[in-house]
Amino acid sequence: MDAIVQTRSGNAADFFVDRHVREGRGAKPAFVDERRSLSYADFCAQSQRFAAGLAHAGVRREARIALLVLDVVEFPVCFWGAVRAGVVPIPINTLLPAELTSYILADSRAELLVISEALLPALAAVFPALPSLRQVVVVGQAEGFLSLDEFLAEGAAPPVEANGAEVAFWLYSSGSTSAPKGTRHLHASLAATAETFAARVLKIREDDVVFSAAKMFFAYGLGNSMTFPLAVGATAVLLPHRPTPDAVLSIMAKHQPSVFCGVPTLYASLLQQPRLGLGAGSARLRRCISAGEALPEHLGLAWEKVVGVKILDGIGSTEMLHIFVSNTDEKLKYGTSGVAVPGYELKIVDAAGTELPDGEPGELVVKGDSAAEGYWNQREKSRRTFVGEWTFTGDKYVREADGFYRYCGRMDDMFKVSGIWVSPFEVEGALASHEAVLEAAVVGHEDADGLTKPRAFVVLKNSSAARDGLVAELQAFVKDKIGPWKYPRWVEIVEDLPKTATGKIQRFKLRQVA
Ligand code: 3UK
Repeated sequence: MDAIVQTRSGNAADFFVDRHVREGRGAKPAFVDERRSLSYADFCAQSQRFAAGLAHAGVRREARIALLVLDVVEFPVCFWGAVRAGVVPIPINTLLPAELTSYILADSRAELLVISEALLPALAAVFPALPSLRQVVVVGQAEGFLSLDEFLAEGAAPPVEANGAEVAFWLYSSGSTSAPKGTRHLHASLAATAETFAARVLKIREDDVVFSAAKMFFAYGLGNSMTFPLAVGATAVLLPHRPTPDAVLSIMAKHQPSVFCGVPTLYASLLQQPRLGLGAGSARLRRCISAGEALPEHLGLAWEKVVGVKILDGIGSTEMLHIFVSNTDEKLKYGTSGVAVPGYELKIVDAAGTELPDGEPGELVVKGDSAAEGYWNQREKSRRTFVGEWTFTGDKYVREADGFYRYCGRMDDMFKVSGIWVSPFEVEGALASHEAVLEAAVVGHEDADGLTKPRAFVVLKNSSAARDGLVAELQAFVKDKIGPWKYPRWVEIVEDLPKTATGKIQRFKLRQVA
């Protein structure tokens, strides 16, 4: 891993892009999507041409550009083309409603937007209201807009000099309760995630083929599909569409990835597919990871049985860029987030910031080199989250006696029943392990006496199944599994749950329903 250690200084593009051509990997595919495969040499050359295009367009160092680009080979070309020029790319969630996207474009004062053809119609109307936005470049073709092919200019310059501590790119936090916040990450942060999670947990190798169902606009997907393969000269397979079970299984069969990165709901729906089998269709599959929300124990066990590969669950965040607590090959306990990833330190603290002993739930705080520098133009929120070397996660965790960290919910989703803390997450996990249940969400709800009790919203695997007696059966099931006071006093069967574009349950909306 010596090579990775050398990257903490300088422009990240030298290590992640140009180095591969110097080291003789030019002909190897770096990225493969539905339409084409981009070799390391072509990737490097095109990122140089994108940087030259930015210079032609008058986009200067430290200016921001926004990327609203599906997962196709042009995404890394634009991202790294900007980074090499010292221009700051901001990948934006392509699933957001136009209103939030235009908020992000305005908040960041992006000067240029690169947008996938398919996303243009929904957004074109907001451009005139964005005074900082000078140019729109389309991946594909659209009447009246410059295409990316036309934008790329002649040029093969090396990356500009940059300090490792300099801002390289931003990501907007998913903001399930407040407006998204521009989270500023440094050149050195990318290598920091590669040296820790990728090297020590994923154990990524040059011969790996990585497929991440999570998209690159999301910090999880950005690391999986870009940072990690590029740290070792591996190959990433990209899927521009929604990762339906069918789409995922056909990629598995066609490209035979060795590493698969998913989120719990996707693992759950893949497990519903009768054709799911060994390696999920890939003879090379050696590693599966999960993040974004906690992976219920029963899913990990079921997947291991059918697919023959463990799922390593780990928690990451936009603020920390990637995963900092994870299960590993050697230390795995389903139902927990695992242990500190080497390179990160953890504490569980109470409201006063005092460290708590094992067994007592509190807020998880983390220290590590991949932490963001802060939020853009949000002084109060930055100060609350980034406190000296420590980052406050807003997540409630308990460290168990064997050292594993168990997720208990967001700090603000917890509630007390009969004076005892109830983690909605624990009740949801119990419900989801019932054979009729696809997923569940739990919130605190006041009964006739004004006392808070759990209320559940449940999505069934088979929505037309007979429901007689099901509610009582689910209540008994939960009582039996996790304790009598935790069972949901109310159970609503619903078609789906309100979620953020990144798939996190919006419990605050359910509290409003309640
Ligand atoms: C929750 C988890 C339990 C947790 C992310 C991997 O999810 C990512 O980033 P976001 O900023 O959300 C962060 C929040 O999501 N969470 C994430 N993973 C888990 N909760 N178990 C998990 N395994 O509330 C956290 O604070 O969207 C995930 C890598 C990079 C990421 N940005």
